[in-house]
Amino acid sequence: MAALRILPVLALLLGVAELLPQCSVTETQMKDVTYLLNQMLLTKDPNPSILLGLRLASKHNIPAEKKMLKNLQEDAIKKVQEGLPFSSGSVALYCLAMQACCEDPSHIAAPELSEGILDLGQLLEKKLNEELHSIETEGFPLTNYYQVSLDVLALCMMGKLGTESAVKKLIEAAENDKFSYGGSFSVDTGAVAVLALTCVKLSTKPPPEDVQNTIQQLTSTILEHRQENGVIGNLYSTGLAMQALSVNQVDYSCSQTIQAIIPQISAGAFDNPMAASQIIPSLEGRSYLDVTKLNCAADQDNLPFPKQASSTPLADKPINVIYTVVNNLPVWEPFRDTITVSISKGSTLLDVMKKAEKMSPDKFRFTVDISNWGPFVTSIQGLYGNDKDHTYWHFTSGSVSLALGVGSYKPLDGEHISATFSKY
Ligand code: B12
Repeated sequence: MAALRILPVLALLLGVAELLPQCSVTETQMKDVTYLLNQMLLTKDPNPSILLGLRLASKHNIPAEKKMLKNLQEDAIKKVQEGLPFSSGSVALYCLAMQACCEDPSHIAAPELSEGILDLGQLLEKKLNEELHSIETEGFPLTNYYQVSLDVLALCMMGKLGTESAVKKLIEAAENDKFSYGGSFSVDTGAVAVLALTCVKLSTKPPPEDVQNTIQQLTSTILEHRQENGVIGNLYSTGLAMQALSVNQVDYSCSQTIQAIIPQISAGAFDNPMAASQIIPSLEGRSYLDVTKLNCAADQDNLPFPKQASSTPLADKPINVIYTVVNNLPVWEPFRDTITVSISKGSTLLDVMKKAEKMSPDKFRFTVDISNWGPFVTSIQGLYGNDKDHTYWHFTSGSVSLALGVGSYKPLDGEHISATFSKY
């Protein structure tokens, strides 16, 4: 009894944070996790985020993970050999995924290359330097701060701490509110920056004060974006935010957040395997900082390969969607065009856009790039967004920014969707 009474005092002395219980799904919620893992296993294209998510889960399909690793290694070699686009954040995710498979990303056997090996660690250092140079000269990274954070995180997890200037840039960016898109703080970016800085903090003795202060500032900002139901930012930033908070032992009612996520899984909100891959680590009580702690030899092969789900046919009942495309930026002549599209209930916004294009190609023609998240709209009416000017097509329903891409979002009857050429 006496010992029990001492416990709260001891907790205070040690810092309550140290004693916070680890938070993850319950046994009954595990079926939802398995559902997500199945969506991820069915992904065919090489995708480091998917493999990383699968490796941080507690159940495994060993042959499928091995095949994904091989595909990833071959894909990295091909990208380097053929000089294909390979952004810094992408290289960082490849490194993290390989580490999570207990493989060294700096020694990938590559008989195709003259050196005989591919050193992704070295490549990442080079890519990060290019990002830093762009910050120096242009005031913004080549890609974005989400990727710079991934770079610092992956290098730190590989024990490469020669990233002091990058850490400084991340700290400056956090202090100067540079993690925002269109004026609102990107919880995803803040969360990955916290993970990167936490890795640096844990690897440096004594932990640098400015790093600790920035972690504290960012975790407070992330917490300010916690909604009453437990979602942090939006559904798709919540997983990364949970990782950032948990690795810093911030108490944020984690089980309430899990309660908010679980029903969304069966409702289909995480059917995009990318979304699944980013929420899995937190549901399993893990973070990207665990990639070097995994014991691959101890994995059990206990996740059967799923059958491909058949797609449900669309309902015959048509719905009307109002679709507007707008440009007010001075880079091009202003325009605003609206069309009403009649389409089957359950169609995606992409289907609406295709039909609008068919009805009036001059005004509604568009192009997409296929990314890991699905189709990313690059142009409408011939007007292209670009990384250099930080312009893109932003999608809203009424005045609310869509939290899904055009390939996943399913408009309702009478909904008014706008695509507005915007700056980020
Ligand atoms: C940076 C970023 C952007 C930038 C990308 C440009 C740039 N140069 O940085 C901008 C501001 C343009 C952007 C736009 C959008 N984004 Co965004 N974006 C991100 C963020 C923070 C990081 C992406 C990244 O660099 N990943 C790392 C690299 C290595 O991976 P990558 O696959 O190569 O990254 C590219 C693609 O992800 C692509 N991209 C970025 N966002 C989106 C969204 C969709 C739907 C698609 C298909 C592709 C895509 O741009 C990246 C850089 O080239 C993620 C956060 C996250 N949790 O992943 C959100 C995120 C991916 N975006 C999201 C959304 C919803 C959008 C928009 C649809 C928002 C809107 N209402 O219009 C638009 C896309 C509209 C379109 N034109 O099709 C969601 C996707 C959720 C989901 N379930 O689909 C995320 C997860 C943010 C969130 N928590 O809501 N985004």
